[in-house]
Amino acid sequence: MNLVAGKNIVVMGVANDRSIAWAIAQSLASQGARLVFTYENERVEERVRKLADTIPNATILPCNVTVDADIDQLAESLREQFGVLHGIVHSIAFARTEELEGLFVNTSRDGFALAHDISAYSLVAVAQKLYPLMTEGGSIMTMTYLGAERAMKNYNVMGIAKAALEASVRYLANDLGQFNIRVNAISAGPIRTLAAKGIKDFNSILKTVEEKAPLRRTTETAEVGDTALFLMSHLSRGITGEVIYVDGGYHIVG
Ligand code: 0WD
Repeated sequence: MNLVAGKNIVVMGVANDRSIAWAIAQSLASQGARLVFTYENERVEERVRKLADTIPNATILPCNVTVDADIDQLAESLREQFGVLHGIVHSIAFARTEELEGLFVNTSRDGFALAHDISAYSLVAVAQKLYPLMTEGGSIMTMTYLGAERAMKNYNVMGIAKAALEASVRYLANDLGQFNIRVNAISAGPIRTLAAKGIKDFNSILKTVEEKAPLRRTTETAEVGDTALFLMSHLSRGITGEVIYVDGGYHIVG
């Protein structure tokens, strides 16, 4: 099957080959999508380029989501390269390491703002600038975590940012539905990636999931990738404003 053949999709948030965005890209590429990867800065450019080179027809473009001019430039480049855009994969988050441990009550004003800017507002900013390219309808997806709904140890300000992200998904879905553009989130179980390294005691979180999740194991990036493929494809055409759990069922028991 070629579930996303002929679809032009931008994938934001590949940092290395363990990134969730990379697994999503693998699933999309296996089903015929044409991909553009964005990278945050020169620090990761080479790494992202090497990965992109392994996928036929994939290209890369710079975009630091905290810089409006970068997002404008991305929109312009995508317009030139593709004309029409069908999908956006947003797999980006950041909070300072020192705010991902200890008490949430100690969160600083600028740490709070930074986490929200990169992890939540960036979805709005990117959707705002890119949805006009989705003239044939489209699908936008982002990545969230259970810490949006529950007070989870050490997740702290990132949980608040994910709650804002999930609410943004609903408001964006309501706005963009009239253009046949769907907006959804995947709530993944914990996965050992670069971003996860910032979270204190991550090993014990993984262990709890192995013990308690109905599937009795942790989540694999490829499982998230295949759900993202579903969300980018025609198969999910009736779904918008939704948070889909890919967590081995942990959220129903944890
Ligand atoms: O357990 C996990 N790993 C889970 C992750 C469980 C549930 C959700 N998620 C979410 C994360 O919160 C994030 O939204 O999935 C998304 C992807 O995270 P990941 O794949 O776990 O982590 P990683 O490989 O580090 O990718 C996140 C990337 C950044 O990596 P680094 O580590 O360099 O900060 O987000 C990108 C960057 O590539 N990023 C930015 N991109 C553009 N502009 C920016 C920025 N300003 N900041 C971070």
